[in-house]
Amino acid sequence: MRQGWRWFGPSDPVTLDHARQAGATDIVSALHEVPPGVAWTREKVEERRAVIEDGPGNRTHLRWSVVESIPVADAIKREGRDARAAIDAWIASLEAVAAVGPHVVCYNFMPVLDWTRTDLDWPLATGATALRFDQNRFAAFDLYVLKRPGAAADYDDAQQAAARKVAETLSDDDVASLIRTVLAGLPGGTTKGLSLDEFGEYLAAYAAIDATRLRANLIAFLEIVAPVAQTLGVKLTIHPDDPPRPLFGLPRVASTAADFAALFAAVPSPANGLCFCTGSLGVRADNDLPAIAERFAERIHFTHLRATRRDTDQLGFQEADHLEGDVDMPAVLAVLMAENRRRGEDETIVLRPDHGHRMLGDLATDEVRNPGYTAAGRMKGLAELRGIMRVLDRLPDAALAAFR
Ligand code: CS2
Ligand code: MN
Repeated sequence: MRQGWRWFGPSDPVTLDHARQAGATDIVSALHEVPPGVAWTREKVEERRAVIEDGPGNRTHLRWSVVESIPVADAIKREGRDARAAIDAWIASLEAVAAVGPHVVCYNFMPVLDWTRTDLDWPLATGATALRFDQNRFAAFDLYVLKRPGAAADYDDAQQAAARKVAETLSDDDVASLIRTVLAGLPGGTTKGLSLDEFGEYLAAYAAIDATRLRANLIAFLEIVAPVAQTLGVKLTIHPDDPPRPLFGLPRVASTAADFAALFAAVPSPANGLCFCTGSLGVRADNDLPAIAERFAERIHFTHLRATRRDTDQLGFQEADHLEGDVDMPAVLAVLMAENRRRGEDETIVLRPDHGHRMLGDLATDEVRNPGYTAAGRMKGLAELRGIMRVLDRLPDAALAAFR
């Protein structure tokens, strides 16, 4: 498995040398500064490639193998094939990427909001901090800060009572920070940061869009872009919804095995692939991760490895150490590594440790620019994953297949 590391570009306080020191060989990056819907130019992509790959001669060579993400403009999610200008811009970006080198492209199809948490510095018993999604805090935000029309229908009486209790304790600062955390966007987010008012407008624009319609729009998008990707030799990988269920009444259609099966059945092109994110998928108790990995193994070209631990309410969760939490990481790795053995060197799945705790030196700095994307926490995760892989590598095919 190729060991990747997400890098947010020259402004990332975690440097390419840090990635080298963590043991990564591959970089996952994007032109984060270009807004959704605007085409990337070949010059800009080449410039970024050169920064990553043409480093000083005395340094370990890094390869930019994955683009995460080319953002899918909101118009595409709302209008499907009718958002022709936005789709053309997306294709132009894809062509620029393919011309320069990376041949795996990640994207997601979550409307309005990208990944969502309620707490970015949740204290752990070790003194480190974690990202967390607290269902009661989330409901308090939805019901009492946003005051979304119709929101009450999404929560039962006990949930509403718990949310009210949380809402009563929220200071003005807490409210401001919740708005920032939920709406302004987290690192790598592919949607526009929003104010409370703007968010209300976006929700209204989605009033007529249910899961069936959103899925149809995703399929229409893939019917257009997958053949282009196939010709270019690029694999497209959809990132699962995070968390894998609807939020704020907005539909989500990349949360379960059934969702992925529907996409692959509708658009069978081999360019139509999956980014297997254990952290996102693992939030649902009914997602059997090794089984999903095995079912779609041929479609997986990129994987995000991290663990979440579900709260007793099964809705909230916090990000756990990479080998803890609810995912059976050795079993997932065994499935992915068995798949790699069936592939040529060029097709090897790229992994990245997806998020890490804020710990060690990262606690000493006042500002962590990219919560979840700290150096030490991710390095710890990657090191632990590498240990498992080193052992699994020794197993003969039959033993690896039987491992899980
Ligand atoms: C992520 C996000 O699991 C996740 O939610 O991998 O960190 C990711 O940055 C965004 O969805 C954008 O790619
Ligand atoms: Mn992920």
